[in-house]
Amino acid sequence: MAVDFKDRESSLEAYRQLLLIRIFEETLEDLFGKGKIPGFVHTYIGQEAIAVGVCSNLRSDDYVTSTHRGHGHAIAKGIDLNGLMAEVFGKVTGICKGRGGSMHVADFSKGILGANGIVAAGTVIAAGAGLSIQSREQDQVVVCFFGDGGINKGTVHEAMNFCSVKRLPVVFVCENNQYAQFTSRKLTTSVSDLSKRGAAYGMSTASLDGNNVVEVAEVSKKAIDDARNGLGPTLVVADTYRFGGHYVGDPQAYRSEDEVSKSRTRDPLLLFEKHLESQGLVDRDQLELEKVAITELVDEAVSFAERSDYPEVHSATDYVFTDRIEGS
Ligand SMILES: Cc1ncc(C[n+]2csc(CCOP(=O)(O)OP(=O)(O)O)c2C)c(N)n1
Ligand SMILES: [Mg+2]
Repeated sequence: MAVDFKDRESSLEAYRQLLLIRIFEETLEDLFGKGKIPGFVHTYIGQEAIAVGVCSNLRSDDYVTSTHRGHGHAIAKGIDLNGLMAEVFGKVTGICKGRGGSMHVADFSKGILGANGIVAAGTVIAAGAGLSIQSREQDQVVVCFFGDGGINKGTVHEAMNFCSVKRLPVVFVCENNQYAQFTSRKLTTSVSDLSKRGAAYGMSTASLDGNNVVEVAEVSKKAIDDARNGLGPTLVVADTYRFGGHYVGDPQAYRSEDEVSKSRTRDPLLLFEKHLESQGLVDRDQLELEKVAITELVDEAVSFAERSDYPEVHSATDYVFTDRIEGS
């Protein structure tokens, strides 16, 4: 959905998306604490404006690749909410039949090529998808979300170089939340302006405030349009901050409470609420009504997941092997 930020209904739709991601993730924090979710959960709280702003420019047949922090990308690209929740629970009704869990959510029918537990592995998948689009002579686009930690991975450089050489329709969106797991970006990365990494591979670059959904949507639109029009890849660097720990339960000894509370003054949801109110598009009562409606949606998804069964033990090896392809 392209957002018209001057239009009430269109702006409200973007707000609903931000809210849906936020409430989904807060609910997961709570459920994880109660021991209802297996594995690890990495929340996207604080970064919602990036997925919502970027995906607002995508068509349903465009692709996204994602990360271990991927629920927001999947929601913004239109995943079925019940299927996502059930997947995180590891239930058979999950979008991947409970076999992927939080870190491996995928829905090819929506162009969601997969979250990924391997840091920045989505960059090479995006390069492959971009090559496929070019070979099929289609005008789809791939958006590749990855992190500031990921930008130091060798595969990222290979992917960026390959996409630039081939002028593939890939938009690299680096979510610079300032930390790679427990390490500050300042200790690991040779440049403070991460967009220089894209310039080194001869591609267009853009830097933006990742907490401002209007700015994210406007700036990423150009990158996506360029990719669609055959002008090749762009590296978009979106500055942001993750409000939660690296994973739910992270003691966060590597950063101060003061730093976290300062960052919360730039909460992307609050910034957008202020924008909506100051533009006279939506009043406070309406915002509160939206919160109630979205909370109900998430609660329904939780009960769907809780009512669902786990996969049968004897099905553990299903979908691992395929029939031999004739001629191979
Ligand atoms: C190849 C690989 N190396 C290390 C890890 C462990 N690990 C998981 S997340 C992470 C940090 C990733 O940082 P960033 O790319 O900035 O993403 P963020 O967690 O901030 O969203 C690391 C090192 C991993 N999963 N895969
Ligand atoms: Mg990071």
